[in-house]
Amino acid sequence: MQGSQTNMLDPRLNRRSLLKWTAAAAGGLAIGGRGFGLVQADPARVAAQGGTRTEGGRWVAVACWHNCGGRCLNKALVVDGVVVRQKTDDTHPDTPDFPQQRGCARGRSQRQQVLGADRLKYPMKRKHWEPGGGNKELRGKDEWVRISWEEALDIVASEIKRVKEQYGNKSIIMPRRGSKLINALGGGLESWGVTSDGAWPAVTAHMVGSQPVNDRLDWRNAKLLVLWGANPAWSSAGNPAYNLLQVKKAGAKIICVDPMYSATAQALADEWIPVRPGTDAALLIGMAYHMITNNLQDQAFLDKYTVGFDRDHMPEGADPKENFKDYVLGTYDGVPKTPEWASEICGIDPRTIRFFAQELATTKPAIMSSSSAPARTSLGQQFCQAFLTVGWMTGNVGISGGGVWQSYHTNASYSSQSLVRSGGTGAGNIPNPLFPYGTYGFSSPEKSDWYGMAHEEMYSAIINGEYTRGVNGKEKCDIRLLYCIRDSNGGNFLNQEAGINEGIEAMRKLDFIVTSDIVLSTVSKYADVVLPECTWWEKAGTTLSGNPEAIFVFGKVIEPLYEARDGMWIERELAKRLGLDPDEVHPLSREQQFFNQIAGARVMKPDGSGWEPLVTITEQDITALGVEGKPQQGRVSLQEFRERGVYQVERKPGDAFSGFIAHKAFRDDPEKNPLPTRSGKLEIHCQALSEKIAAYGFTTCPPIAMYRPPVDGYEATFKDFEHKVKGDYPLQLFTPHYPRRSHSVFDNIRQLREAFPQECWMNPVDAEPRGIVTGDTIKITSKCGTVIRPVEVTERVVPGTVALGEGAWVERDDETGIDKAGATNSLTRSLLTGQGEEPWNTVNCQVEKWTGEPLAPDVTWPQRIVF
Ligand SMILES: Nc1nc2c(c(=O)[nH]1)N[C@H]1C(S)=C(S)[C@@H](COP(=O)(O)OP(=O)(O)OC[C@H]3O[C@@H](n4cnc5c(=O)[nH]c(N)nc54)[C@H](O)[C@@H]3O)O[C@H]1N2
Ligand SMILES: Nc1nc2c(c(=O)[nH]1)N[C@H]1C(S)=C(S)[C@@H](COP(=O)(O)OP(=O)(O)OC[C@H]3O[C@@H](n4cnc5c(=O)[nH]c(N)nc54)[C@H](O)[C@@H]3O)O[C@H]1N2
Ligand SMILES: [Mo]
Repeated sequence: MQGSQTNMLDPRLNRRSLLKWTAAAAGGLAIGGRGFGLVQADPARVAAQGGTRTEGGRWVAVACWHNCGGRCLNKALVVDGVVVRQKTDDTHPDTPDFPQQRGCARGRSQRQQVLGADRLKYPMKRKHWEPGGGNKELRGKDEWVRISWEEALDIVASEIKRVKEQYGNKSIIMPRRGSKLINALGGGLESWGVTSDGAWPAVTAHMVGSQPVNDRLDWRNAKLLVLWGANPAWSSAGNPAYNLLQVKKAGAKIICVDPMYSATAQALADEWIPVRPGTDAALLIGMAYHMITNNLQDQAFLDKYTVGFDRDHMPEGADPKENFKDYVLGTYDGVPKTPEWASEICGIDPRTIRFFAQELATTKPAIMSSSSAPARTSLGQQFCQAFLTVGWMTGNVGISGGGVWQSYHTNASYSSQSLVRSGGTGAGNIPNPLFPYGTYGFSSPEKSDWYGMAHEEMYSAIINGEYTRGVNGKEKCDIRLLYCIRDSNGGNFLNQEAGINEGIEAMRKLDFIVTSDIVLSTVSKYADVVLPECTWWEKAGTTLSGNPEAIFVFGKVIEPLYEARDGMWIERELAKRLGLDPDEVHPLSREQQFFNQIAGARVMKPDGSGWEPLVTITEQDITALGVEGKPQQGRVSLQEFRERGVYQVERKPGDAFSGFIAHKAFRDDPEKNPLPTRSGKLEIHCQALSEKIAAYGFTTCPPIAMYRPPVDGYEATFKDFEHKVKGDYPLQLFTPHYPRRSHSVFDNIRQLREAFPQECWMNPVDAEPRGIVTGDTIKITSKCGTVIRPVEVTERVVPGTVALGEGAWVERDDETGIDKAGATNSLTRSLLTGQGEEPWNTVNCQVEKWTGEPLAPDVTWPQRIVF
């Protein structure tokens, strides 16, 4: 089969234009043609496929485009059109100041993904599919039938047309983000909410305005670094953990606050504070008590730069009794929030709480840096509020070596100031006429023309025909069609959303489901029609930004595999069938978009005074590429940029960027440089936040940091908290981002399955009474589902908690309802909280020893190969 693929079906991506690119930019690399070296399940075959062939090959930069936050350099050795090997950054010697951008185990497995035997090869439909939702209960278990592109596109277009005409545009849902095609057709429903940042966005916006971060090299001036719920060694690919090692080497003490003794804590921490998930606000408030009663807070800082700390510094119009200090001391509610009070909730010994508070208040300068994991909890705002408040009490704002911020994903441990960035594609946007407001971070629940449901409410909206529309109350809906055709990231809607069991019920209720994908991921498995998409190895090329100090550029390495097509081509073809002009939906070719990204790339001038073009482009380049553009002078030639695959700003201590200090202008002159908050100051008491959260209509949020028991948190593991009698779900589950995968992506890769076995971690204190030892198969049950998994019994997790990495490809037995893959969303449930953030880390469960057949390692399971 390999090699029979031609590009005749896609005239815009023909061999001539490909050669133009490569001739102009990569020096005439011979690629495409025959034999893609498909990686079969059999490792011997992999080796036979050229594992040893290197002569005459050429290394080319290839994409790793997934949402792990890492932006790393990946290169493929192409020999005679076959990708035989991968390597990572060796473009310059590695130093801590100017590190190589090395890929991880996932990135280096990209060849196994792109060329995997389980790549989707042809358009296909469910065998018993009938128009209008026929045999929909068979979704997920029906057989697949190969169909032609013609038939597939006709089916999809006619279902879209039918649903639009019969039920209107609001019965089409595009989860998480819209589609240009559907928007051009009059729009559809979207879901919104905060998936990654937890409760942070509204808190940041109203309490401080924004959260800039000091330059990476300045972190080394800290004497103390507190990593609060942050595990960059697993969840920030690339250099973040290495950068933090430099902070340690420069002499900082490092404290990790985490329910898990994470790989980061193992490598860096001097102290581990083993907090229970979802109880951080209590811990922080207990620390505040120690600081206040020992007069350790930086009172001068609080008086000058903040509002709401004590009754004498309240924002205008606020009740003076609502100040933070009196809440902590229990002046009005009669409950002093002592370390003993906190300890009962968070599980940390009161002496440790005092010691930690003392250390934090007296070691200067100090950095407090958090990811969003503790904010991905029910009532997560309270963590964010308490974190900022206690941080500000130490006065570590606007100074070298000091800071209080959220920093994770692409820019963990980096400055928030980027030094090089890619240009836009210029492809433009088509706004959704039904949903004109932003869908990420926050939305505008106060507006009367605001539609669409929180991600967490999507399944119930499909099933029950109703969702919450902020201050507008309940909104009826009749959702019929799920549209998941997306470029480069389909979004694995079903696998990655809370409550998979409810999700499957919702999927089996819809009239029609279409996805585009590269593998049979969970959402595709439950669809009616699945369209095979090209990966970035098969498309004209792209740049990737995110890492503040480097951008990456990748071209096409192989022709589209089998019948895989570019997502843009799919939407153009559908547009024609729906009576739209494809050029209006997708006006720019991939080549032009790629060119625009490169031509628009900007790099910071060495003195930090502004941006300059990154890439030199000549008239000849433009002619050779057949794109529209103007010549320009930059720092590197197009050829050099493409050959290296990366442009990285060379850093050294003392350079113009290392002086970037977050909130320095505000610190220097708060009158002249007020913050964009209501008071212009840091708002410890923040009425605007309280109002914003109320507008969503899910939960309330007091204007100051207070601890209230979260839904499905620690307190909920008891049926009688006061007498400490445990309930039916006595353990807390949390779901870290796991090194096997980027969410669900790469879960199918066998070598990664072998290296990271998707094991569940539990403490001996909980395992022993249950007769559980390492290697056993255990059964984890929550209110919403059951999974079975191998267990690792370890003191690396807090007693009473269970850790399981998020993202495994659910494998549910329809008879028993048991998922043997350990997809954490088989256990989570939809919970509406705050601004629609998703509370992945507050879940209650029970664990038992599994008495059935022990689970075979998932590396031995059959791959999802359809054809
Ligand atoms: N390998 C890999 N890396 C990834 C991803 C991936 O899927 N795989 N996904 C990327 C994406 S999109 C995102 S959003 C980021 C997320 O990255 P992070 O925000 O770092 O999230 P997590 O890895 O879930 O959790 C970080 C740490 O917080 C701890 N933690 C969990 N709950 C709590 C709590 O209640 N309190 C405290 N104090 N700590 C807690 C966890 O044990 C873990 O050690 O990761 C990115 N990086
Ligand atoms: N329990 C729990 N759940 C979580 C989290 C958690 O911590 N705990 N974390 C949440 C977070 S932070 C995030 S960001 C979300 C992520 O949620 P999603 O974005 O839904 O997850 P991914 O697995 O990244 O989805 C990518 C999908 O795109 C497909 N794909 C990959 N490459 C291509 C391509 O080139 N073309 C096309 N068409 N498709 C492609 C993959 O097969 C996959 O189905 O998950 C959330 N879910
Ligand atoms: Mo995320």
